[in-house]
Amino acid sequence: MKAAILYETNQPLVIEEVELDPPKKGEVHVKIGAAGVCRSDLHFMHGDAIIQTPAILGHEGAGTVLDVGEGVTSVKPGDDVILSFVPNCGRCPYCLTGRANLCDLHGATSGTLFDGTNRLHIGDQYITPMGKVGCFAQEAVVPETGCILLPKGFPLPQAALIGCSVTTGVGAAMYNAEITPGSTVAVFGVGGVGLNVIQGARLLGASKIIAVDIHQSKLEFASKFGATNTVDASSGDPVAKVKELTDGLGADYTFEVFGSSETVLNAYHSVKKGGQVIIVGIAPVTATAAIDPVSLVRFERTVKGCYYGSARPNIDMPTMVTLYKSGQIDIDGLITREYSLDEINQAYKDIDTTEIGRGVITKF
Ligand code: COD
Ligand code: ZN
Repeated sequence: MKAAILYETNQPLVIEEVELDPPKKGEVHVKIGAAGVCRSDLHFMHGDAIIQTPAILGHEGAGTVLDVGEGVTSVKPGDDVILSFVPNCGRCPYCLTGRANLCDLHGATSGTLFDGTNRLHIGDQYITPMGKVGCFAQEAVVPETGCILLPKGFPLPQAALIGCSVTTGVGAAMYNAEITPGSTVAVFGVGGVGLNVIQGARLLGASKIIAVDIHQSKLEFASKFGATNTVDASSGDPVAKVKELTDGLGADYTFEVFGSSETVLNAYHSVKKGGQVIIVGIAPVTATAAIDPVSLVRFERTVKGCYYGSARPNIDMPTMVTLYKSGQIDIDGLITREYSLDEINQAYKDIDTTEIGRGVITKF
């Protein structure tokens, strides 16, 4: 099968034929139908996040089950599924206490499937599937718990987005922050994930949702997803502007959805006394953010990390499916461009330039 391979950082992905071994016990063989163009993959391409190369990136995917390994009971050939990039073991302390997004076994086996081996190779050279998914490819073999069954006929591009940006963003608002009606919110970085924080905040009844970005086009787009105010961080101090828009207080909740020291600090300094700062973006591995501990204590601020929307993928992704079907969240409007797998390098050039919303690979 064909896949886009990362051999070296800061080099284009290479489209190549890859061998895919059949699924083993507890694994599922999936034909990829859609894969989202998310910034997290770009972090790996730039070396800002580390993955063992050669690797197949792509963690925001959906597809159709081709066949299943021994013991698989929750899906069967022909079923459509969302792929979760944090499949879970169900047995570690995190899984057992409802925090499957933090599964220990998934962390301990990053770079391989749960049994410590991979199904992807070119000859003797094994290839790492990002997040046990690797959906920048025609097919994948993934753990059963990484497959979330879809209702018949659910569109795969929309399903792919539920696999990352929707759940990460809406989940940050809903499951991590637990935004209360009437509160004020500021979102730093309104790309694919940030737009979903905005629509999550809208869904939960926030009275003011301030979108902060360095691109005017992204800010205009954010207004369509529920932002009530916009701040252009490329001119002037965004912290002062957020304060101005919140009667000098700062917002009740601020979200960092880009991944840099600068945006983390901006989110921190824009929060109200007693407020919450939710960090969704993962900054480059070498980054630090110096927070003044006095303000943390005296203003009783809370700084929280949020991974995968603090969601339990197998329970909360079906909720996202329901929210989409009932018209409470918009996913169609997020998808602004479709690409073929062969165009993947262009898709990633676009994410760094003018692209608004989300690009999705739909031809493999
Ligand atoms: N101030 C405000 N906004 C900024 C700034 C700045 N200084 N610099 C850039 N931005 C904006 C960009 O213009 C862009 O609109 C936005 O930030 C980022 O959007 P995208 O579409 O490029 O990125 P996303 O939304 O696809 O991904 C953002 C993440 C933060 C989720 C991602 O980059 C990340 O860090 N992921 C790791 C966290 C995680 O959970 N990963 C799992 C898979 S996503
Ligand atoms: Zn992602």
